[in-house]
Amino acid sequence: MARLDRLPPGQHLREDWPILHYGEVQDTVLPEWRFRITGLVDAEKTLTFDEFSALPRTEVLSDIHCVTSWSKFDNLWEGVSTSVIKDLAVIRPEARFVTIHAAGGFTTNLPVDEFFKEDCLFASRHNGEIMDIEHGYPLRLVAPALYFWKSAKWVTGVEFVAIDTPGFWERNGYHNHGDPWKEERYSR
Ligand SMILES: Nc1nc2c(c(=O)[nH]1)N[C@H]1C(S)=C(S)[C@@H](COP(=O)(O)O)O[C@H]1N2
Ligand SMILES: [Mo]
Repeated sequence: MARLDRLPPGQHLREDWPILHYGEVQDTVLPEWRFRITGLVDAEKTLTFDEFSALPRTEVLSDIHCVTSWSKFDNLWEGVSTSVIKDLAVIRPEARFVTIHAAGGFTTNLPVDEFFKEDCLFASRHNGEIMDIEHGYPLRLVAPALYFWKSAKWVTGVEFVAIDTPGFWERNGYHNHGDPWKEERYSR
């Protein structure tokens, strides 16, 4: 595929990797870290870091598209596919949306269908190396089909809900959905 065919409208390419987030970098004490599956599931579940690390792992190559207009091609992410969540909990049919929770109170929301897309994963490594804390270690979501603000850093859990609840950036002017190919950048 030609490089430009991969660049959504209004985006430009970058080779470096900017660090962007609201508030403080979240330093995680691994023995205290937990991953919680809550909301519309048959039984809520809590995993320790060791338990999460023992889940089947996957690699995904994808492009980053940040709403501030930079894109970065060919990121090799390694981690746990979001589909593994389905093996850990029975998700009720009423669950239409997922709220991703992150350390420090950050949240973001996406439809379950997009959350379970094949290229969507919880990553802890990038381009063959352990991810920097500034980029979300020990765990970040990577949802390549949506603008990068949906890819929450320092993830601590997922909550399945029936009614869509706008997350942090979605409450602060960003589009609720965020498809880069439709330029769903800001709400108004
Ligand atoms: N926990 C948390 N995750 C976050 C954010 C944040 O403020 N807090 N910002 C998002 C935004 S707006 C962007 S552009 C990307 C940036 O990720 P990077 O710093 O690894 O490039 O993280 C996303 N994930
Ligand atoms: Mo962003």
